[in-house]
Amino acid sequence: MKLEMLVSEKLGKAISESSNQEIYQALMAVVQDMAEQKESNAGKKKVYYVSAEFLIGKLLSNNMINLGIYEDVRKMLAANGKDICEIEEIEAEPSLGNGGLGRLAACFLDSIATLGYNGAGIGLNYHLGLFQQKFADHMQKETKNPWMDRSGWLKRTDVGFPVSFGNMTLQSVMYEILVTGYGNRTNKLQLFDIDSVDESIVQDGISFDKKEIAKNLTLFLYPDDSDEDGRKLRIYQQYFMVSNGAQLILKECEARGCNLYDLPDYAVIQINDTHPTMIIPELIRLLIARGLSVDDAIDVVSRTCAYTNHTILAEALEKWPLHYLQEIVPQLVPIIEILDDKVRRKYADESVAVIDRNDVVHMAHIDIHYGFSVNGVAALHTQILKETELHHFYQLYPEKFNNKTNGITFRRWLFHCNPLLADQITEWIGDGYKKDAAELKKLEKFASDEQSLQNLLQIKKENKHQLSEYLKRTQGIELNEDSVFDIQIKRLHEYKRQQMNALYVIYKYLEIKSGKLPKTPITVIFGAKAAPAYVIAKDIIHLILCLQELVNQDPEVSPYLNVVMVENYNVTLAEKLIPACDISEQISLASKEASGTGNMKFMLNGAVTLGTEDGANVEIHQFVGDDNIYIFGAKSDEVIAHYEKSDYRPSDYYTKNPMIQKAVEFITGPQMMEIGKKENLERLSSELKKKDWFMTFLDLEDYIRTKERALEDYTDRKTWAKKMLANISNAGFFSSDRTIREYNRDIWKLGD
Ligand code: 4GP
Repeated sequence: MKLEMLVSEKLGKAISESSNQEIYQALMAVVQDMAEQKESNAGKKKVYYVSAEFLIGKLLSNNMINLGIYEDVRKMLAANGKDICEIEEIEAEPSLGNGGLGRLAACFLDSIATLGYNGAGIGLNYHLGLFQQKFADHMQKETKNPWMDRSGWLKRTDVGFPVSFGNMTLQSVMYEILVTGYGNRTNKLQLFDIDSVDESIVQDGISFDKKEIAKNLTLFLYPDDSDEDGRKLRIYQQYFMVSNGAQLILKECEARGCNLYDLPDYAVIQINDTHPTMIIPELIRLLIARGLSVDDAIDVVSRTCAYTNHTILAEALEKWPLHYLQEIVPQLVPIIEILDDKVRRKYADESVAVIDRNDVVHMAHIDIHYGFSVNGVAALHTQILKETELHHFYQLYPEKFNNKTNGITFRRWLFHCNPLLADQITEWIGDGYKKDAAELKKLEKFASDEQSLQNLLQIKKENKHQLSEYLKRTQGIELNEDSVFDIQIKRLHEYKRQQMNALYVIYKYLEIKSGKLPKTPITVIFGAKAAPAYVIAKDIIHLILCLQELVNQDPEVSPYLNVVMVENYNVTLAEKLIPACDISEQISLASKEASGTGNMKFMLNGAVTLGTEDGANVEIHQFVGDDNIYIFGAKSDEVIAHYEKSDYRPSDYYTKNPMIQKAVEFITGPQMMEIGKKENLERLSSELKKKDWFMTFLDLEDYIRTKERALEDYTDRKTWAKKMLANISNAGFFSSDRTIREYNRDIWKLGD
């Protein structure tokens, strides 16, 4: 009743007489009020999670869940003839992130608030976000994604700072999004912006003049960096983010009584990958300007900053030519030179230098020398950092290295996205698991209960139906609800090997054509955006879209096999796809996927993983045991050895294995050429045959064999349901609450 009054008051009329849009606005206002009441500054020390991305997803329902009002609101709306799902659909998803790193940051903010820690996220307010993906002529096309007008959660503050570049000074303005924890305090995501950004300079998809910094600075996340202006824009963005962050942190800490020398008692800064690395020299600069000696400033900052590495891919370990920094942030260059000099005096090893012989600045090296903690994001990843990628650094600073296996917030990835399963779990084991995910273990005892297993299968069936209805309505896609849903959703990258899955589709297509029909039909579902300048990734999307047409239009094949590529894959779609999934595709080349977090979301929702021994798959495997996961492919040491010896030749596999040959030749065969574009298909085929940098052919045979085994096992429904249950009951470890407790215990040490 009280809720209804609050909502009606905001509406100024009865709920039953209001439009969904009006109700969305009113609910948002009520939620904001309630969240604000839980705002807290308590805690002397505060963690600042600085990140280029926060892939937060829609906020209304999750905030209502965390405030404990979701069920009441749902019922209240229903009593007034309104459907909460329709109201959820009004909200635009904030476009502030790209992939796993950004989604992890969002899960972490939720857990930090849920555990009652004093913390904030610091980032940028991208007006047009990451691009919106459209498909036309079997190709990805990028358009802008103006999300802000249709969201409404951003609040402008009167906080702002001057940020100086080599050629100008810009005045920032800070926006905030409240982050309310599950039954706990409210923290903030603080996003910086400038008023002079001009969305109208964007033309023709997502192109714009990259030199007009005052107009383009916070337009896009990850603007195309294939040319020099694009790379410089990224430096402008990064410095703008960290200079604002550093000024805010010092201001807040001083207000809480910090005398700057004791900054590490008031703040810990988690540097999320190398995008925020310049916060180190920037803080040093600001402290020197406030009177600290150079050595004191370096010492204070080194005890305040901690670095998380999210990938071993060289392309993501940023290196900036010193002359770019000289042009854009000249004030940082003398500091970076001092940092380099100190390292060189101590260590003769050129490979650990901050500025290398070619005058290139290695951002990760700054983090490792001048941060007090370096963590990887899954056990295998941290081991690879220590033994291979960052081995020289590990020898210098063994005490800095630690592992923090990633996690996911169960509020979004179970309670909200899969209410049927969450309610069933509560019925079985009570709701203790909602606060302590380890309690999911109690589910194991239901493995011998036929009825419980039936219920699990029934929930999956219902979720498939809901997904099918949603995709039909929003994208015009028809799904065969009686098929196995085999899903690969993640950024498009050759190391994640969507191309291997596509080759499986070709294999299966040819099998069906030759009369070998699967016992249960299969739907292979993809969702992925490719970076706009990543040519081969876009060719892989082209291949998948062509296969979608070929397979689905072939009356001999489509009753048994379908291919679906959802358009504009994002958090909202992930929330619909994951609960409906049977087989979770986690097929990266071993050693390359730092952790993965999609794998955890699928597991929690009762999908069975088909994957390599990579990232957190290794830990999932350990938890569920051999019977409840399908592992295939080369192990990471074998892969690393191939790279070290440069002895992997795709032709060795291609020429000797007729199955691989047939599948690869199909890419440029007449059927595909009729649907697709010669240039793209030929380029992709030749890339695979000549380079195959991520060793698709090495694992393809084992992948197909293992996938076939999983599909065969699927037909024994009871045994499959047991596998589902084993996955759900072992998912507790992958709660981001566990991860954040570990960050706090080992790195942040925030106290109570
Ligand atoms: C991602 C990694 O690729 C993924 O394995 C990991 O789970 C995630 O970070 C969170 O740690 N990296 C990125 C990136 O998204 O941009 O480097």
